[in-house]
Amino acid sequence: MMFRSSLLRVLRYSNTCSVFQQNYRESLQNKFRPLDNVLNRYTSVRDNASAINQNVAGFKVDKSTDIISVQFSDNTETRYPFVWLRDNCRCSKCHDKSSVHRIQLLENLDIDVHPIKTEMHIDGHSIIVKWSDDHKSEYPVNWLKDVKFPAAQDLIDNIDVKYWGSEMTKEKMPRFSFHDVMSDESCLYSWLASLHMYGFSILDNLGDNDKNLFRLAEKVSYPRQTCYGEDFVVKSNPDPTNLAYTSYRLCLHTDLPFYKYEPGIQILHCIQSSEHGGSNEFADGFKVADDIQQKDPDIYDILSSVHINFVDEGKDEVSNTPYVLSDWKPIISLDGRGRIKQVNFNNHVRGVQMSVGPEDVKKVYHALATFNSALYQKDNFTSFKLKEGEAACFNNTRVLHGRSAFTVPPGSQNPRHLQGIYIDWDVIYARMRAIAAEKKK
Ligand code: OGA
Ligand code: NM2
Ligand code: ZN
Ligand code: ZN
Repeated sequence: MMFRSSLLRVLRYSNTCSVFQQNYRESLQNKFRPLDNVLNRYTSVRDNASAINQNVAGFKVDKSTDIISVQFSDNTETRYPFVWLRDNCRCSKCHDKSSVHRIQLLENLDIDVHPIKTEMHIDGHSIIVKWSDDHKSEYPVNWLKDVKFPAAQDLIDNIDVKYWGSEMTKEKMPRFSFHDVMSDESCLYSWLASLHMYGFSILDNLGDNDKNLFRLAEKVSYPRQTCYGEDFVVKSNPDPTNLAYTSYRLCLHTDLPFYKYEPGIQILHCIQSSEHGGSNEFADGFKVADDIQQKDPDIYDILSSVHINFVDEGKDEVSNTPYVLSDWKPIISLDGRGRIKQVNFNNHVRGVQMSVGPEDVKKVYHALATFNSALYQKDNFTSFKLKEGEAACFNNTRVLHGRSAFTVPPGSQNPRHLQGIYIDWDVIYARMRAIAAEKKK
């Protein structure tokens, strides 16, 4: 059975799969300065976003290439195409300063536009161009200086992704204090960057206040509401609407794969830990997927191409309306270039329906079982117990989590109690870019 052309195999993720061997905590405390690393590569959309304070030293208009070259007082030079400059005119007819959006319509843009007259403002802080379409534009030097052709990658793409395995013990995990994250934006950025980089971190000093996760989510932006509410309480209860709300063992999984847009990060705050059982378990799905790709390409083909159904039905906790959520997706999702983009898997909510014919079903089960046992392989798997006041924060589209079964002694006054909240990646990245833009000023 051929699930995917072998050509794709060659195109696959070429990134290193080497396990990050450093002491995470040491590297975070001493060297983990993700904000410093990205600031000089980051361009904000707003005019004068950066405090560069350059002057224009000179310029050259080249009508054979349709380019204006601008020399700056720091001896650098950037080349700006005529049409791009006209398209990005900063005047109030072309560009709305309040929304930072373009007013000008593409249908009114003359692709062959060229300057009739170009001059430097007397103070050297801008370039003024009179265009062939009768328009006049002024370009501030700080705005020009921030633009690159071709553009640097997005801020987020400059943060490395580092795979990990069982060496990621609780002591070595990136760890942040709730109070620091709440009070210091550089720390908030570092915490979010660690979630992008390792897909994991521990937050401590949360106490037992069940408002703290909301405060945290609101410091980033807002929580991602799901059919299980704005937040959720993980306790064993007699009428469970989800297997998580029992005391059963939960095998390694990502949450809510029956959504097309699964929650981006998950934060599980331990309000009351259990005495007997209830250990937390984690595995880096990117590392495991990468390992399988190297060792067992046929299994990888199945995992990255066969659509598996995930389903959940119930009543929405907020609106009380009945729902049937269902999505079909491969366990390992690849991007357009064949690189691992997401890992989503939850055996407890895997549907009954299959996307393959009866003769292929066994091969799919074999691939699922191989993936599951790779997660639990000794060098991939890490397990510990969260203490009260600690929260596990992880990328729900990468890191799989689970728990061992626990017991609730009859009449127990303080049964195991976790509180969870989700935040989506879009709003996390948006916040990180905004912090970077602010720091650059
Ligand atoms: C969950 C879950 C883990 C735990 O609620 O989705 O995985 O430790 N809980 O109870
Ligand atoms: N809860 C904890 O995917 C799942 O059903 C995992 C999610 C109920 C929000 C549990
Ligand atoms: Zn204009
Ligand atoms: Zn879960």
